[in-house]
Amino acid sequence: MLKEINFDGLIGPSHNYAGLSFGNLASAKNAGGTSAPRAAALQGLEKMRANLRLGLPQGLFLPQDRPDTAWLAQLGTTPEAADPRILANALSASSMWAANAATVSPAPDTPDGTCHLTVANLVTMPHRSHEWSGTLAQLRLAFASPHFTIHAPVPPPFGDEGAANHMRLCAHHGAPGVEVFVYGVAGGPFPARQHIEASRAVARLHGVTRALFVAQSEAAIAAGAFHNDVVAVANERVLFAHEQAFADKDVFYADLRRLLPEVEIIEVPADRVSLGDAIQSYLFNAQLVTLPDGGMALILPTEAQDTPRVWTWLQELVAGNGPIRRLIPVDVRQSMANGGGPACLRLRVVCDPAYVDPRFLLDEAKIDRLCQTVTCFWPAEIAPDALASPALWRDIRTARSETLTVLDLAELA
Ligand code: SUG
Repeated sequence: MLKEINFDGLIGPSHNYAGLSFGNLASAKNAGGTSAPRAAALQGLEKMRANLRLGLPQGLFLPQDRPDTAWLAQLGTTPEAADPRILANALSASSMWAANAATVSPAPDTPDGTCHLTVANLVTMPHRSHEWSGTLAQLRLAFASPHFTIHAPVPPPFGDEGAANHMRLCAHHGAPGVEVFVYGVAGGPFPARQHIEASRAVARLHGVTRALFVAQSEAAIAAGAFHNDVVAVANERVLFAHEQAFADKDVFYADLRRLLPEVEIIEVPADRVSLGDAIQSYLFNAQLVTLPDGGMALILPTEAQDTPRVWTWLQELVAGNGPIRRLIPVDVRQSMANGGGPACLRLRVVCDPAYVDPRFLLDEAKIDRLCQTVTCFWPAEIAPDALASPALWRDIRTARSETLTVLDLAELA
């Protein structure tokens, strides 16, 4: 039986605020602040627990080995010798944002009947450009069954940021879908991180025939929508998007209605919620999920509740007779301060859970064990000047290796 499984990135012990992500307003605003990796990881784990309790299957990806000495060696340096900016890039915990791990085309959309995953190259941002090899190693283990096909990254210079720029619409998860590949052309002062050449390559590699290629609006990128999932989210037959998310929404919506007549488009008008409010509150960076009773819920950051115009609009939405029936705020403030909301923290894979390596699937007992590990081994705080400390690097490595032991995943060491 095909199900949607959310694989969340466990927030790593090196989580910090180095301000590495140009065009991501939260990352810039909080640059130089002191992070709280332990609280961050516990917030993420409590989100996973809450989703399990809603009756949703839940998976996990692990933090990567940091500092990334192999990447530093490719640059001819070491953690001890690297200049502080390069060292911060080598220490980033950015693989927590699993929506950027890969693009996923579930089996009903592909000609060979396997679920295809292409690991994202993330070449636009230096701190993310070295994630893909660690991610690929995990995908190869988690999805080792012949029901999956795993692809290496699209080659540079074509930027690919994975599922954050990909939406799948379908009658229900197990039915054939229309896959929407969203790319950027221009973004005012900010880079467009998803390139159309990469999107087209992924669609070809996966054999997706019912694919649409849709440009992000320049206004959205310029306002801080460095990924499409900051201004739009889809689930089954519902597309929930800001009025200014796309460059040419009329053509996009018409194409979508032609390919999937039952689609329901819920658009948030700019005169009710500005792009600025949408990006600051991360209203669209919600997990739009189908609950076991068939209704849909939005799992939102608490910041959406704290933004009055956004919360008012959302309450009107659920009071109406539409498909979205519930609003569920979750506290992921530590990740939010780096521009990562509930939807950034997860990669959706539609497949039969029996085909997934069970070490990557969670139940509450495993979440309890992970909470204990985090509480014992994750640093309570990282101040900016601590990034250069060999003692911190040791603590970060110990925390990760304890986690590998708890999950019986020593082969990822
Ligand atoms: O790539 N932030 C991430 C946030 C990713 C959010 N993902 C999605 N929208 N799906 C990024 O910009 C900040 C790291 C720093 O500044 O230290 C960062 O990488």
